Amino acid sequence: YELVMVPFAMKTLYEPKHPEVERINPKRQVPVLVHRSGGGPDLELFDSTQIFEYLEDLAPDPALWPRDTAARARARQLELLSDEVYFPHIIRLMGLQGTPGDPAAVAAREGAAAFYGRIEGLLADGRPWLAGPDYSYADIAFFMAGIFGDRMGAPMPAEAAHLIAWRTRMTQRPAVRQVAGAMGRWLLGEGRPLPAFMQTMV
Ligand SMILES: N[C@@H](CCC(=O)N[C@@H](CS)C(=O)NCC(=O)O)C(=O)O
Repeated sequence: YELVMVPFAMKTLYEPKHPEVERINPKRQVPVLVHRSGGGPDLELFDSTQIFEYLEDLAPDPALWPRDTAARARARQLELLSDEVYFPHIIRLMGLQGTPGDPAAVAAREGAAAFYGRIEGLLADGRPWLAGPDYSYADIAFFMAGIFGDRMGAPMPAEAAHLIAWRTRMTQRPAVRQVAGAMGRWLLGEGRPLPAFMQTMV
């Protein structure tokens, strides 16, 4: 695949939008995926969840959603919670980096902390991955969102031992190292701080 980065700066956030993002996603957000086709029209998708669904259909082995129907529904719910419940707090913090004491920033950090508590509770039964015995898109979604959470001032608490151990397991996976490691090297190249847990990945 060819990875295309979009502009981002603390002052202007995601403006100006990349023209392909504007064109493909009416919500004007990344990520978008373009799957070029040999002859017919290209497939153009937006929203990480939609992209996960397509990738699973395209390459079902190894499965990245549980095969059992109920387990799969639970995994999808976790992925949704990560995107729609946890991540909006982090997006909120992106616009409040200069005013960390702002009540909205405090509330966003509290929201993120509550979510960390929820996931810590889930992992407390000894499961290695969020959805159970098998690694899934739920892990990918929350790990990637968590990188931004750490960078925006809402880190996972050190005392959440299961959560921290899960995150360490994530940083040891080759595919995670490839993608998140590249992000980490980019951050370092830009002179931006690197979350401590990413140090082993760069
Ligand atoms: N639910 C969406 C969320 C996408 C999202 O929040 N994208 C952010 C960056 S991580 C974005 O492009 N923000 C720019 C904006 O909203 O203007 C997904 O999972 O794809």
